[in-house]
Order: sequence, then structure tokens, then C-alpha cells
Amino acid sequence: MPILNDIYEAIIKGDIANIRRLTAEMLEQGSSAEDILRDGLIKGMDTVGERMQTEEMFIPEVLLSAKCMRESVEVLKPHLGAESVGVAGKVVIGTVKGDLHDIGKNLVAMMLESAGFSVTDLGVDVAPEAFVKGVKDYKADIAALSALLTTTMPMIRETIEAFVKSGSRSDLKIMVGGAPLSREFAMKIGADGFAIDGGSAVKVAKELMEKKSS
Ligand code: B1M
Repeated sequence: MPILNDIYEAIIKGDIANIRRLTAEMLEQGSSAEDILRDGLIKGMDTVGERMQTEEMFIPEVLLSAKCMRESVEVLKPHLGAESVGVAGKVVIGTVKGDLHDIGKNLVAMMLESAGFSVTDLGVDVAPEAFVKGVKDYKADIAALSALLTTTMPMIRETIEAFVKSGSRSDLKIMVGGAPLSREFAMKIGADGFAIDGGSAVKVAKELMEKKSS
């Protein structure tokens, strides 16, 4: 019988051959999807990050770990709870220009969908103009901007400025997140909300929708 530590180890090893089976077995034996996500997958990716920094792991191995995480999340997805999609509001989400990290953004998108939001994912390396176009095309209530690098944090500010220049800022709520960001930074650059993780992203998005309709 697998234990959470096996999931954690599988992420670090990039064990593509076994990660789906291990995840399914953990669910079958009663572990919650949230526990597997937090104490297996995210914990594993944190260790991967530390080893990347100390050069014990390199990009090809990190990519394998990232692929493993995605495979496992696919298995967890139906168990993370789903209300009726689209009723809560419309969100356009993406990782800002210059930044290719998408695991956290994908998790946030999935949590928002599970909470009833209709989510359009613009992907990674999304230029400010593409965000502006996405929000217009999908008539989004909220633009959700993710950044994982300190070097791409300024692109969040540039994207917000693009919304202002395009005239779409006043009808739009903007939330931002990603490991190097803080609430102070978010408020300073003119965002409406900041979320530290997927769970709080749902809470923040709901609060923004309430403000929008009041
Ligand atoms: Co990169 N990388 N990476 N990387 N990578 C980090 C982020 C880093 C911290 C690693 C390290 O050095 N310790 C470091 C950034 C340092 C910094 O700037 N502060 C780093 C670096 C330096 C780089 C490169 C520059 C390396 C290089 O080439 N020399 C390069 C940059 C490429 C680019 O983007 N232009 C690079 C490349 C890569 C890979 C491609 C190999 C791969 C990405 C694969 C992919 O995403 N498809 C990768 C990975 C996997 C990581 C780590 C190991 C894991 C990231 C992750 O997926 N975490 C990461 C170290 C780490 O985070 N521990 C690292 C799991 C995920 C669930 O968490 O993404 O934080 P996270 O998302 C969370 C929250 O942040 C939040 O909620 C999520 C869920 O809880 N959140 C939001 C995120 N977006 C949000 C949006 C919201 C709200 C909340 O609202 C809109």
C-alpha cells in the first residue's frame, strides 16, 4: 500500500511510469485529494526547487518532475470538488510574458473551475496585449496573472498598465499571484487582489466578484 511519502519521492524522481497508479491507489485507500496535493505533490516540487538551486537537479530532471506533477493532478482533478462551472464569474488566466512556469497557474485555474468559475487559460509567456485581447474576447470579470520569477514581476505591472491604456481596467478586477509576489507588491502596482495559493485564489476571486456586483 503506498503512503504519501511515495508520492513525494515519485515527484522528486520524476517517476512517470508509476505516478498515476500511486495517486489512484492513495485515493482508493481513502487519502483526500487535497492532502495528496499539499503533502505529496507540492512538497515534492518544493524539494525539487531546493535541489535545483543547489545544482543537485538540472532542468531536464526538473521538467520530468513537473510532468509527473501534471499527471498526478489529472488523476486528482475529479476529486477536488466541482460546483457548476461558470456560475461564479469569468476568469482569464495566464503566466506573464517571459515566464514559462505553469504548474501553479494550472492549479489555480483548476481550483477556480472547481469553485464554479468559467476559466479561460491563455497559457504561459502571455504578452500584455494578449491579456488585453483575452479579457475583451471572453468578456472576463477577472484577469488572473501569475509570475514565478523575480525577473518577470515587473511584467505584472506592465500588464496592468496595458489594461489601463486599453480602457478596459475600470470594468475589470485583477488578481495576481506566484511565489515571489507579496500582497504589498500587488497593492503597490494597482492589482485588486493577491492570493498565496490555489485555495486563497478562490476566496479572493469570490470577494472580487462581490465587490464587482456591489
Ligand atoms: Co523554475 N524557477 N526556472 N523551472 N522552477 C523556480 C520558480 C525557482 C524558485 C527555482 C529555484 O531556483 N529555487 C527559480 C526562481 C527564482 C526567482 O526568480 N525567485 C526558478 C528559475 C531561476 C528558473 C529558470 C530561470 C532556470 C534557468 O533556466 N536557469 C528558468 C526560467 C524559465 C522561464 O520561465 N523563462 C526556469 C525553468 C523551469 C522549468 C521549465 C524547468 C520548470 C517549469 C515547468 C513548468 O512549469 N511547466 C521549473 C520549475 C518546475 C520550477 C520549480 C522547481 C517548481 C515550480 C512549481 O511548479 N511549483 C520552482 C521552485 C519552487 O517553486 N519550489 C522553480 C509547484 C507549484 C504548485 O507552486 O508555482 O509556486 P507555484 O504555484 C503556487 C503559488 O505560487 C500560487 O498558487 C500555486 C498553487 O499553490 N500561485 C498563484 C501561482 N500562480 C498564482 C496566480 C494566482 C494566485 C496564486 O492568481 C492569479
